[in-house]
Amino acid sequence: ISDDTPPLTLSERSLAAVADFIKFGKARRIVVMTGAGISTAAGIPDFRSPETGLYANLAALNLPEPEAVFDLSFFRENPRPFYALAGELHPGTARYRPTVSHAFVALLARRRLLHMLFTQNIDCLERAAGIPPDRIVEAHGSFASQRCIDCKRVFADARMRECVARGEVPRCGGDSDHDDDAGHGTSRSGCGGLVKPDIVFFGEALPRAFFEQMDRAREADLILVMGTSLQVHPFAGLPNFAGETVPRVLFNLELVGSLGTRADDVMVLGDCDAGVRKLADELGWRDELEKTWREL
Ligand code: CNA
Repeated sequence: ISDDTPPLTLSERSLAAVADFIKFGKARRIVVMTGAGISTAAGIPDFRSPETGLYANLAALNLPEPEAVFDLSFFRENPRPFYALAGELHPGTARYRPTVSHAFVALLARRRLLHMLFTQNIDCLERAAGIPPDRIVEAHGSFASQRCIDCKRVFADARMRECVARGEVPRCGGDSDHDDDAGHGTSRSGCGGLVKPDIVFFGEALPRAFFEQMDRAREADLILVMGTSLQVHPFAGLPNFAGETVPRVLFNLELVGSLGTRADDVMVLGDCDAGVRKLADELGWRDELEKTWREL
């Protein structure tokens, strides 16, 4: 398919045509799929961009390979590199602000056009942007909760924040470490196991919510893919769930996945904040977008 192939659904393969599609009420179930690229403008490096990526920065931690930071068996042996990263990213200690791209998704939700946001990010900036939790699937988990990797008991958020702020590695302790049943029944002592945020490590299953909500992608009448290399499966397959005639828009620095192979794919290559600002201009939503973002 080349850019000259006539689209089936849009009037042309352009952002202006996508804006018309939304304005004329043809997109009522927009599904957004995001990755680390929507948070780089907040100051959080992505994984794979050469030099600025997180994996490049992890060199200082003397890991066997950068991916080891998210490897469960390595974590059991040495949780410190992961907790060095947690100190940077944990919402209890981190001070990152949502980006214009996050604000745009929040705006879609406010206008009741957001069917579902599937994010691979673990930084919780979607929640910080005010996107309703029932419209967010954190496909790779997040720092929002944590549990013992051995006995699986949920560990209290407040204790987690304390540990991360002090640079300590949290371990499953007595009832004061858990708010599930503290003060009820007989007190239990913890098993001493390592505590890990509910982030999906390599080889771990994705959260149940991903599989429960996957069909929302099939129901979409417009797909927006933003800031992801689409290299991690099964997430990477989501844009292909959309019906053949459903327009798909890519806001990314580079071409990724199968985006660009269908007649109604619109490629907006470059910085995603700049891309969504252009779309907001076409929609006449630019002032509202900037206001939403400023107030976050
Ligand atoms: P990735 O593989 O690092 O890819 C990022 C993509 O975004 C690349 O294609 C970049 O070209 C593109 N990109 C970077 N900056 C911008 C920008 N300003 N505008 C547009 N595009 C940009 O990251 P993925 O999310 O695709 O990979 C999945 C991993 C990364 C998930 O498991 C995440 O948990 C993990 N991750 C998350 C965060 C976070 O939570 N913010 C940070 C780093 C990695």
